[in-house]
Amino acid sequence: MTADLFEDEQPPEPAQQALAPGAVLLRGFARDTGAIVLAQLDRLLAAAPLRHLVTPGGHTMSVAMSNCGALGWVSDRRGYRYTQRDPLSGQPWPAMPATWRELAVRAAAEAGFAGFAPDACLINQYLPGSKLSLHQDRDEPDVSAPIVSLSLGLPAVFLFGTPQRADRPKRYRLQHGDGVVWGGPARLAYHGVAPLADGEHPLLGRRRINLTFRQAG
Ligand code: MD6
Ligand code: FE
Repeated sequence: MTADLFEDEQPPEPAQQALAPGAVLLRGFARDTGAIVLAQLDRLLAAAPLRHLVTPGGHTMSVAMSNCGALGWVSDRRGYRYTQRDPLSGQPWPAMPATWRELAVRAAAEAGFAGFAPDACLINQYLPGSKLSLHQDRDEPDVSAPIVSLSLGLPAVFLFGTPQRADRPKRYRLQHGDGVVWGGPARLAYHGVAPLADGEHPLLGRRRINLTFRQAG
């Protein structure tokens, strides 16, 4: 009798999953706000288009990138760095929408990092086959601030290891609306994204958008 009352409920999902000390997966964190976030995306990408950056080693990345915020992350033959202007246009990067910043600050707080003040947001677009090799995010001067990542669109397999490159990373499926926050002892953990499987997402079609928020100044 009482069981009927609960028949329509979704199976319970742990809201938070610890990946490592200092690293938290926030399942469904932006499931309800994803559409609001995406409402800003086309405008930002019209001002600062997605582009395939070249690594210092001369490889063209399969992920297409852009930025918003006071600082943007770029790569070329000279290295990785943050810039105040989009090298394509010479213009400042578009401002970070308040809705994006607030979501990132809330994700950081939920993961135990109060006072996160992101000034850079990388916008990454993965198409089927796009991948990101294992790397550390270490171009930020102050690694006491965490990294906040928000996944939208097609699901991806996120690889998350430790600060030691030799440690084999674990694999986590990230879906539309999932957040990942890593800081503290996990701040310099190696991480990456396995080649994106093909699919169709109701809001984004055949792509995955990942936003990573950083304190880069
Ligand atoms: C992700 N992205 O797409 C994780 N890092 O889930 C990253 O770790 C990342 O996309 C540095 C630069 C671009 C990225
Ligand atoms: Fe990264």
